[in-house]
Amino acid sequence: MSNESLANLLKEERRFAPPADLAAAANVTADAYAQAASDRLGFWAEQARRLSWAVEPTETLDWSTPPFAKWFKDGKLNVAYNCVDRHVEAGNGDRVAIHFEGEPGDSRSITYAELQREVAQAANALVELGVEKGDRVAVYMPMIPETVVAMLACARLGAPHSVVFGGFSADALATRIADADARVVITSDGGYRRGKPSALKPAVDEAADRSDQVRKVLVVRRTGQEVAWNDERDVWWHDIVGRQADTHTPEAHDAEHPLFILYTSGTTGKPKGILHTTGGYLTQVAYTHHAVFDLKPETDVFWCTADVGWVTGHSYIVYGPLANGATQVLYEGTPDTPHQGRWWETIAKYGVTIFYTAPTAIRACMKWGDDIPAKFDLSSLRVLGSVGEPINPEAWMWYRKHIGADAVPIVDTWWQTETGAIMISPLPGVTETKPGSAQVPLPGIAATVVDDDANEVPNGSGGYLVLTEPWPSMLRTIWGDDERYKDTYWSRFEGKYFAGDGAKKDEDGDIWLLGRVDDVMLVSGHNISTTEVESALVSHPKVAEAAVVGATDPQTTQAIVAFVILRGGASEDDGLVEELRAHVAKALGPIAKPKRIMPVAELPKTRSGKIMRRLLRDVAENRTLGDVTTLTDSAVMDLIQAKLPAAG
Ligand code: 6R9
Repeated sequence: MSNESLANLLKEERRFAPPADLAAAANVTADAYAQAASDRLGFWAEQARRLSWAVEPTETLDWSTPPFAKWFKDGKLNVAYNCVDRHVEAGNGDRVAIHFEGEPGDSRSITYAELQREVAQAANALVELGVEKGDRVAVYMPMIPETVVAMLACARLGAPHSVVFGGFSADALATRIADADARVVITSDGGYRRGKPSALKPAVDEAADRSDQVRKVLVVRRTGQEVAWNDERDVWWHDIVGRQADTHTPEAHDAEHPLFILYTSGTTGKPKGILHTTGGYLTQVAYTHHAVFDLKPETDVFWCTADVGWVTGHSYIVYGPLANGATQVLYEGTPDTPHQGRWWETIAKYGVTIFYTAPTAIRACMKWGDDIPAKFDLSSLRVLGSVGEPINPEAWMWYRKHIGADAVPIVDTWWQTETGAIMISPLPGVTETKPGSAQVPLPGIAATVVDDDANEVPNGSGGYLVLTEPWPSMLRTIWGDDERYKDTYWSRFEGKYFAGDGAKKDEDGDIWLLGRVDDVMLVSGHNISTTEVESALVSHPKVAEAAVVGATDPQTTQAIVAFVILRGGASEDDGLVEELRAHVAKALGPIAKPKRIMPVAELPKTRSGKIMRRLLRDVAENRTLGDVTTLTDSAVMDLIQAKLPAAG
């Protein structure tokens, strides 16, 4: 970012102090920053003591062969024991671990004692199917309790899971199975989405037929829909899991034993299998869940709306909350089935106190209207979280006002599949929050913003987000490709982890994320962030969502092209586009004024809710579309392209 344009951008002056009662009883107070700064490794060693170790670690970090870290390497522990059994042993077996809410309205509450028996049975079943420590297991499931049970059963055995998002195609599944060399796949007949059963098994059949390594497919019956059956390969979950003993002795695994592989969708090239290991990962997900959400396991009801096929589901549905003995909601379906108040109704039903979702969902709810959440009792909420993309100040304000009764603190949490756990976020009892900013690295985390030459930028300037010290839940490598791990993350700035995100520091030194650096636009010599132009557009009352790309332009290198979804009621008459261009120019300066603005009905998003700007750039530059396999709904692109001539 050039400083000149930065001075114009996002003059956000609203500030919100933490609620006094929350601050007074907060799990983590301001001292944590100072404590961690004076002894970072001592701080993490102390956090590791949140876990139950079979063998306590004596060495916190081995960084003798960077960028390959070993955390707590001489310690041993079992992740499933930490997430389930120890809570039962501590007398909390009757506490609900999971309130499952099926999309059709079926529900089931599972206590920690029940979860312990189910995980033991599933682990015994996997052993019967030949799964051994170290074997990889692919998981391709809907959002149902058996998915959590399956992941914990794998963790218990030390068999790394590779969860593949249930919306991905047979192709994507096959590539991931092959890359991880998974021998067993756990799936279901289907799951409920948008009011109807949506099949999963056919994709597994296709992927397994194409692979010569898949030996067994374990199938949960969820929807009861017809499935093709291969007697050699397929096994019903209820046949094999149900008849197992409901106890299983957990083995203590090395802290650096692989826990899971999770593929990042990656906009280009082969997907990267991000490898996470046992002790450091669990330490940081447990700590961050405790600190960032202020979780009180006896009284809170936590709800993270992510899918388990995304890292957020791994860290803040499965491992963080369960390691902390939390009670949480697990919801199977879409937020607008059977009506647009389903989430708010669910919050009221279970008395949810901590709610964690993505900006894309918040913007969808804004579009549906303020009157919808207003119909439900949301007074149980005390912390709201956001993750996945920069949250536009306007969406932040809406979230606070309409979901948080203008009082509940919002934590905007920056992190990645690669970081494993939250890295930059306000603390709800400490930080005075600013709409749109993730603000401060958590205690024990070293993050900053650097320029092209790796120099830290002064306050008020922008550049690249980097992490300057290793952290416990960092990825250990890219599965099977140490060189690609070094190249991708550690070669751009020597000795620093390059996250791939643009960021700026404001006058207080707080961090504002500006989107992926590939998405930064160069307009007449100025670097302009897509995020800031989008936020300016969304701050206009007629705009619900915006996606901005830079299209090649002979005069200005790149020209700003914006795609906008209008709010209900707003009409796309001739004056509106001009009005929006003027609005952006007023907010950010004339240089940021979009050359073209196209109202559209939907935007292309990945399954985790991120806008696929790459595809919009293809449209804006009149190219054939690139890979659309990670898109939620490929029909969206047809609609956008169909609009193109009229909008030009
Ligand atoms: C957890 C997750 C990682 C990328 C990341 C960044 C974007 C995530 C954000 C955010 C701004 C936040 N991102 N959280 N940007 N503010 N609070 O999303 O992991 O799917 O690997 O995506 O998402 O661009 O680099 P992942």
